[in-house]
Amino acid sequence: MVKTAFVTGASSGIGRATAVALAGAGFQLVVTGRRRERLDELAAAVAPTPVHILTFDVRDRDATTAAVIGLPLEFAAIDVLVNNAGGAHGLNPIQDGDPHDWDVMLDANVRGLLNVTHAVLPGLTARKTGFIINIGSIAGREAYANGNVYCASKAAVSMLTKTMRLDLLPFGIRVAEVAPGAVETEFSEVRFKGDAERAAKVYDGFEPLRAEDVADVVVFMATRPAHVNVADVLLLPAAQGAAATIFRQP
Ligand code: NDP
Ligand code: 8X3
Repeated sequence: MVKTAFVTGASSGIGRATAVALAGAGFQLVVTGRRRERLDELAAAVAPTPVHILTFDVRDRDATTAAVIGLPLEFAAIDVLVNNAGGAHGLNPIQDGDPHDWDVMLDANVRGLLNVTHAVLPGLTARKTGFIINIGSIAGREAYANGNVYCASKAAVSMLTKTMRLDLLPFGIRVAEVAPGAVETEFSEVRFKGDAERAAKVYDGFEPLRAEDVADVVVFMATRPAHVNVADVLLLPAAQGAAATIFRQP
């Protein structure tokens, strides 16, 4: 029987690439995001893979729950949940940070992940199967200057992954984290509020990961046999040694 993958934040970057790669591996898809036209384009790109599109803000718990409850029967039994939606907003020392940015990051990266997980879990626990793959970050494992709230949000993703794994053991549900380093997506444009020039500089002088590199790893994890959990992956560009240590060609 065809398996169903539910990918949040599939309208861009890592989520989109992951959805495409999972379709290539034979999964049918539930894809989510706020930008409907991007998700329509994704569905067309993976045709004839069956795709169900959900547009909601992961920060909105009621909308998230309603979207999952409203899934048509043929997409309702989720095998793999990829909690990917989120991002960074701002890069300032804590004393200059914007509390609105902090709210957006904590609400999307932490509460949003919980909202989606809470909505999907009843089906997984009832069927005693499933795999939850959370997209964390090297930022959740190492502090870097000005990373403050974004780093904290990804540290929360990391700890939630570990604790959820324990709680869900009796249900045979696997929980894992992929923590990428620098991946060139819309991430930095979002972080710098549309400043494309500043965003591009983040990736100057070295070869960052592509979204497809992360997607490859997610597909590898999602296609292991049921007794295997690739639980924790730190995925870096070859030029990156630590969160704030990137070797750039002069
Ligand atoms: P992008 O900005 O390219 O993609 C972010 C995705 O998340 C979009 O599809 C966006 O969809 C969705 N999203 C963001 N906020 C919300 C929200 N409130 N509700 C619903 N969907 C939302 O960035 P990436 O692909 O790089 O980021 C994906 C994940 O990877 C994030 O969790 C990020 O923290 C993490 N990550 C990124 C790294 C990088 O260097 N790029 C490295 C490590 C981790 P839409 O706007 O349509 O709602
Ligand atoms: C994204 C990677 O190093 O910009 O999570 O925080 S970093």
